[in-house]
Amino acid sequence: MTVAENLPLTSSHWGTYRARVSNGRVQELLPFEHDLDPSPIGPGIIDVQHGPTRIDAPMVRKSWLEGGPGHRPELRGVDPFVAVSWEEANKLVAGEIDRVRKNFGNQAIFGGSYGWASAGRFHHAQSQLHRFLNCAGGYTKSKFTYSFAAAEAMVPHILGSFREYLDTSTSWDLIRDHTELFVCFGGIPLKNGQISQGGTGRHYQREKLIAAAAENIDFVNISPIRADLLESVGGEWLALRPNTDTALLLGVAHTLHTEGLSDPAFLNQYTEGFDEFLPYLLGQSDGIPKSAAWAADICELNEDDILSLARRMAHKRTMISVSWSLTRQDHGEQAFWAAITVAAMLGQIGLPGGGFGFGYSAMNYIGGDFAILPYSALPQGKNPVRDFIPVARITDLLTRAGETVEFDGQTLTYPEIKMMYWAGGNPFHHHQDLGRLMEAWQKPDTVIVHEWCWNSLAKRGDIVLPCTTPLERHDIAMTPRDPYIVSMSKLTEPYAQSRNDYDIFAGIASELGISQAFTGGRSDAQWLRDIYEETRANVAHLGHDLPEYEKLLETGWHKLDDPSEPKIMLKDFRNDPVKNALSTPSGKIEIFSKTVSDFGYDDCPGHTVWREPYEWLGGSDQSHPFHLISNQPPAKLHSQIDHGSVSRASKVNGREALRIHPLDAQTCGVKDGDLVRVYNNRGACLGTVVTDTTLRRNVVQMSTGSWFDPLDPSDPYSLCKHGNPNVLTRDKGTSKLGQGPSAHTCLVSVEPFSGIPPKVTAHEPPEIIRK
Ligand SMILES: Nc1nc2c(c(=O)[nH]1)N[C@H]1C(S)=C(S)[C@@H](COP(=O)(O)OP(=O)(O)OC[C@H]3O[C@@H](n4cnc5c(=O)[nH]c(N)nc54)[C@H](O)[C@@H]3O)O[C@H]1N2
Ligand SMILES: Nc1nc2c(c(=O)[nH]1)N[C@H]1C(S)=C(S)[C@@H](COP(=O)(O)OP(=O)(O)OC[C@H]3O[C@@H](n4cnc5c(=O)[nH]c(N)nc54)[C@H](O)[C@@H]3O)O[C@H]1N2
Ligand SMILES: [Mo]
Repeated sequence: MTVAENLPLTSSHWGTYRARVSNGRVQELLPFEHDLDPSPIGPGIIDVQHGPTRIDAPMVRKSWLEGGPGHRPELRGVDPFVAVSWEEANKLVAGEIDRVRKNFGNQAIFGGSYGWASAGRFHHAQSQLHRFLNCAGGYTKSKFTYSFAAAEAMVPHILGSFREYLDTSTSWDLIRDHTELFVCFGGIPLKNGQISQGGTGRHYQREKLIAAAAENIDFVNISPIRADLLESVGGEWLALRPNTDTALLLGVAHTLHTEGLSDPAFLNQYTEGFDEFLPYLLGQSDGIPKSAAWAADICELNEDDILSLARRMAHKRTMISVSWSLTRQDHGEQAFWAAITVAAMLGQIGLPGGGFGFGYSAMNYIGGDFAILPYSALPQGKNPVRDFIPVARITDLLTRAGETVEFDGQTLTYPEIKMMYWAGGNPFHHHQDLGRLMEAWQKPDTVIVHEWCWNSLAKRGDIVLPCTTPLERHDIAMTPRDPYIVSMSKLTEPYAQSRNDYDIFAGIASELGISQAFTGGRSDAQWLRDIYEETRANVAHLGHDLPEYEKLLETGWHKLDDPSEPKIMLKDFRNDPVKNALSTPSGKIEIFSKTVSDFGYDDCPGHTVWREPYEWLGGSDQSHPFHLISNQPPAKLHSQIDHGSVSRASKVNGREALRIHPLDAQTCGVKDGDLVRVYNNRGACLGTVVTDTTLRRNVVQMSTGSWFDPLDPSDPYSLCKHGNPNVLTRDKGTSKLGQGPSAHTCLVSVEPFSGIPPKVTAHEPPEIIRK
């Protein structure tokens, strides 16, 4: 054992680290010795765990404190905060919850609080919040995720489930051994494989991809960005127009059918409704055959490349990977449906190395070997409130009380929201059209936030309660999607007056008289032990021996055995489609879904279709000539630790990079290092030019995650000085079916910024009044 292996462990969504601690501070975070491809993200927290961006005491917006609920300046985010005691803060929050529920009902509290929070089974902010609000009478919640809401609604209609097929994606090892052609829409972005929700023990996407590439697999990277596939893997790059993947897949389907390359026996035995889809594919229903030539025109690719791709897919063992980004765009339901349709026509679903997969390397766990085990968690209790929103309809919820929204066959009514409670998510990171959100954000009487740092959300709360980081509490990283269980040590004392979310809620619960209901009479240490021991008992029945709790604390980690067999998605269904029928109405893969068709949605009919996105490079309105890809940031998770050293080092001159093809940069009259204004009709932000030949022409790229930093905080549509692309994206649901976010559909203009560059203030705390 090396010296480092005696150091205490901590874990995060981006990896497990050993910590060198002295003088009450974490001095160094070293990669866990079992992680052969550690993420550089981890140590970024060290220089901001203490210091001015940390929230050091409970804070109340001055206007709210003085005038009560509903009192604020023009816009939240303008006036100063007043530091108060925990006692006072607990009373204010409890009193406000009580006022709202008595006068308006519990549905007037929005507690969806979407977001990633931190790793750790017990101190998971949303779990804590939801349990707490359920004890207080319930709340309006949200359904699905920003990651792939369109697929969460759509894929169950096609395959009977969506999540199940993320967990059973065909193992990388079988791809290595059997796949001949790997067609990846959106590439295999290793930057994203750094992450896995709930904790990552060992990163394997890079090593698995390289091992597969060594086996002479032909890769076809279908993406506006060549760098979405590791350069050394080689292969072909089809730089299609963004958002046209469905058209390309239809062109492939048309070629397979008309050239007699599809597998009618598979379609017949395992799928439903191909005959309803065919007239559309052939153009009999609308006069437009979805031929390779037709697709080439939409995607701006060569017809021959599409024909050749289709033929190769039919003649080789082919894996089709569709990136999750394809769902976060207008009509984001369609590309996954089209990919499943093409895979069904190829007839290789359920064979080793063939078929389809959802987003290889979207996260570390895709294509991994792990057993999904019944891990225990903090019980949530029951929510008596039935109201909910599709997750990305938050702005509509605030602005359209009493109006209805169509969603996956239901008609929902937006309740009137008086209070919002956020813990573990950042809507000023994740939501689209931040100007529109800023306006809507003023509607509720009160916004309560638990945060550890003064980020874009905390600055826009009314009552801001300081929470700990995972470095300041004991927890266990334990997720069914990673074989490593890690005892996360409490490395330092909580910063200043910060408290664990659990303790914060326990304090408020006590004011509300629901202390026993919330805590169950247990301390956090007891909960943690109980959750672990319950898990240990559950998995013992399934033949897995976990160490006793004390033993785990001592050794620090445990790795579950690999499952005996690598996974092949839908293998059992292929082997016996009657016994292992899917949970769709037909029991088969639904190429046509009567359920979806019967919803009667104009924007989502009963089989996959190409529909023009609301704005795209092939559209009639080209007043903004660039398609903006605001994808996941390589140097952080979303907005987390944007102020830390690793994320700061990724910025160029202190702002987010705007990547652009050198020839496009020339057209705009800008060069590397120049400050540019990126804008459209919804908003504008600054960025620093980085020219990049791996981009398709007319595509620009700006990672998400730089904290929203308006030049004029009292103007909702103010220029963002820092480079947050969500001031540019549109806030529109993918369709009536999924109502998912459509951030990846966005056109912008780019121009040089003239004048004195405004100072970035995103990482500065607000003005604070100390009594
Ligand atoms: N333009 C554009 N927008 C996007 C996307 C895109 O591709 N393009 N992607 C979308 C996707 S896929 C997602 S998942 C979302 C992500 O959106 P979010 O998950 O909301 O983003 P995070 O920055 O991870 O927010 C988590 C917050 O929790 C806080 N936190 C961490 N630990 C704790 C804790 O212990 N307690 C409490 N109380 N708080 C804690 C962090 O400080 C942070 O503010 O963004 C979406 N937005
Ligand atoms: N480092 C890091 N990793 C992360 C995250 C993070 O914040 N940071 N977030 C995690 C989360 S919550 C999620 S949901 C996953 C998301 O995983 P993805 O959805 O895969 O993430 P993105 O980076 O948005 O998109 C991947 C690539 O798709 C390409 N793309 C965009 N639009 C199109 C299109 O129309 N057609 C095609 N063919 N390609 C397109 C872009 O070039 C982009 O690089 O990532 C996870 N991993
Ligand atoms: Mo996500």
